[in-house]
Amino acid sequence: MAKNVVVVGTQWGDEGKGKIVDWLTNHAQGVVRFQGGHNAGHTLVIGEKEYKLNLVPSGIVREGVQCYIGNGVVLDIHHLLSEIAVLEKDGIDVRSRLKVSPGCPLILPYHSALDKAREAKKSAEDKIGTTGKGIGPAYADKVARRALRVYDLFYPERFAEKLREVLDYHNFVLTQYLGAEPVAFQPVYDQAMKDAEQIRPLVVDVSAEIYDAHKAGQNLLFEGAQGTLLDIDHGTYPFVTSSNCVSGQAAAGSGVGPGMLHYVLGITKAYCTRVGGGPFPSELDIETPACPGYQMSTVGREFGTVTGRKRRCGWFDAAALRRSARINGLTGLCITKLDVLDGLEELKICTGYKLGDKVVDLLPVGADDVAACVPIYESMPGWSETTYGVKRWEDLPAAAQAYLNRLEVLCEVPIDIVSTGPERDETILKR
Ligand code: 2SA
Ligand code: MG
Repeated sequence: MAKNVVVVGTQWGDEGKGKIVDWLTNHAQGVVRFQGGHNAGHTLVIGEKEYKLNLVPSGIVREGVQCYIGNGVVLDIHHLLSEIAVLEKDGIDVRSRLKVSPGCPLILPYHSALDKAREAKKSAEDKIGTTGKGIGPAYADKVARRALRVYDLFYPERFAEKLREVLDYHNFVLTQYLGAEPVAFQPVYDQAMKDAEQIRPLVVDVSAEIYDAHKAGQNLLFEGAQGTLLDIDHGTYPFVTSSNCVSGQAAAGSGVGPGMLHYVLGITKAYCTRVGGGPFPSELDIETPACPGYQMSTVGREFGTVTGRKRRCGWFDAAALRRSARINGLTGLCITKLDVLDGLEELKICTGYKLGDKVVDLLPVGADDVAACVPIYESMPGWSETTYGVKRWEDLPAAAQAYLNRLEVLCEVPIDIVSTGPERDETILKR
């Protein structure tokens, strides 16, 4: 019986999903992206080589693995083509293994223009800190039923007509409301038509293909992007991305039934990071060398893969994780970047918050309430040994084992995997 696994980020993204998806792909024949767009940055280290992927599923670096971009992804085909070109330069065969759903809404140049102009108009405290890739405006078009989709690319006349209409509308917003430059029709149309011809051979009914693959006994991996706390519905709204990042989206965003999803793995960093605006209760100072946040930032090399921005860092937040575990229906946890904490004398875990005169043990729903949370910490001793590259649970320092055992209890989910370095074999399978 085929076993399909959903991999999701349980925090604010950048938990190290790419490495784990690649590692799990040893046992899978297909990898499916089901939400987000080229705002995602998945880094894979294989031997000497580092791959940075935005849209192409992480399964691509394993020979013979099929990769699918499901309907839930907002697709900048121009970016996808340049990503394919880079991979092909590295000798990776992409075109025969990548399939794209005709249902993907397109990201076109006016989406990033709108994204950037909206952010520029916001006050410092209201800025979401988007990646500027046009993700929000593209999803807004989808929900408003005016999006151009991959499917539309192959009907040039209708494409032109719809594009004119949608550009009229967006150019009005850009110029009259946002004080930005309008986007011209012709270059957008010409580029889209040029890219369409290149993408055409990859476009197939992804929903039907993965159903057949499953029926044929193949194991599928559903690769999430961003993280649960950035989910459009369940995250710290409005400081979120514009897609559902939770495990349930694996079904809707690829066109399979939830009964086809058998195991949900929550990728979880041993501490917390967040890039962009929005509340972060356990946030630490990352600028002062003596502070633990500085170690997380520097040793963890916490910079955005897409934008190069410095990521904010903080202690592990078990109260946030508990909410994440429930929403995703997590089967197991994979803890990543444990080695970043090596050498810290004391580790803190946020177990709940003081919110006004109440004590709560679950991340509250509204961003204002999250911002008002005062974390309650539990302290644990750190370890001086290195955990980098450790491959067996027994070889972890006792204090590291105790820290992980405590996380497991607080999060109410078993830890199945611990990642101790970026390479494939720097991984502990616990169960
Ligand atoms: P957007 O561009 O509309 O999705 O931005 C909205 C919020 O979502 C956050 N976001 C991310 N957070 C972590 N990692 C992401 N990918 C890149 C990475 C980010 C980068 O892997 O490092 O390079 O800066 C990602 N994508 C979106 C974003 O910061 C906003 O808070
Ligand atoms: Mg990332």
